[in-house]
Amino acid sequence: METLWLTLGTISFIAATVLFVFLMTRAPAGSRHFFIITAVITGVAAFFYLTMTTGATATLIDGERIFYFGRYIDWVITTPLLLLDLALLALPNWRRNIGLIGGLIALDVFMILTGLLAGSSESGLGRGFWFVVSTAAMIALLYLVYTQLFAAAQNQPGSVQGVFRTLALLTIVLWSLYPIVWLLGTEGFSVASSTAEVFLFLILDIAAKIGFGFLLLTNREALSQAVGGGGGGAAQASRVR
Ligand code: RET
Repeated sequence: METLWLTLGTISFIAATVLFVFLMTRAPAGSRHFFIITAVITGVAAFFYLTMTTGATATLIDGERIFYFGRYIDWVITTPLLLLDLALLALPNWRRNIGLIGGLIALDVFMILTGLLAGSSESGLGRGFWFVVSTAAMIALLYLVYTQLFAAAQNQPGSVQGVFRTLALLTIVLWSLYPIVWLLGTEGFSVASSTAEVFLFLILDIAAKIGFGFLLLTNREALSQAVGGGGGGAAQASRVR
């Protein structure tokens, strides 16, 4: 069953990448970067789902638990790109807010790497410790998104604000579910079987990458305005503190 879900993941992410590249050929002027970033996100996910399907990025820990470390390589590449999509929607003038964007990405990479330590630890104590550290980083990260990026998005035209709010809330809710699935699964309390865990992560990955990308890339009005079409000079010159 696990192989079935992982294969389904590979196929879904390949299909989404093809769709996003196709949509790129019709990208509103100046918004191509959103299409490139989002297609890279699903492309990287497709590749790592394939490696998990074939077992290349799976290993046995403690001789009993299958640990798919490919997930973490996928996440450490794709979650910063998801944040970049969100940040570029809220802050078209990214050069002025490079500190905020860099801070979000640094916290995110820290969250995934400490998550990897949690998942790969053999001792329960090690897993618990790194889980708490990683979750603290996630709470700080999502708090920054909710405060700083939401504040910045208020300077954006209405359609951009609307898409930003939807995507940011989707991100906050979906990302918070990852540590819950982790706790239920084989790394945590083993309430869910390995197959159920693979399935739940697949649903979350599809929603957080394909659902997110689809909502972003099909919103042509917001995309054309997010690149400075309707924002107005003063709003775009503003800097978030
Ligand atoms: C782990 C376990 C340790 C504690 C925390 C986690 C959070 C993971 C997150 C992953 C997000 C992945 C996404 C993938 C893209 O589709 C590593 C599960 C906090 C938030 C959005």
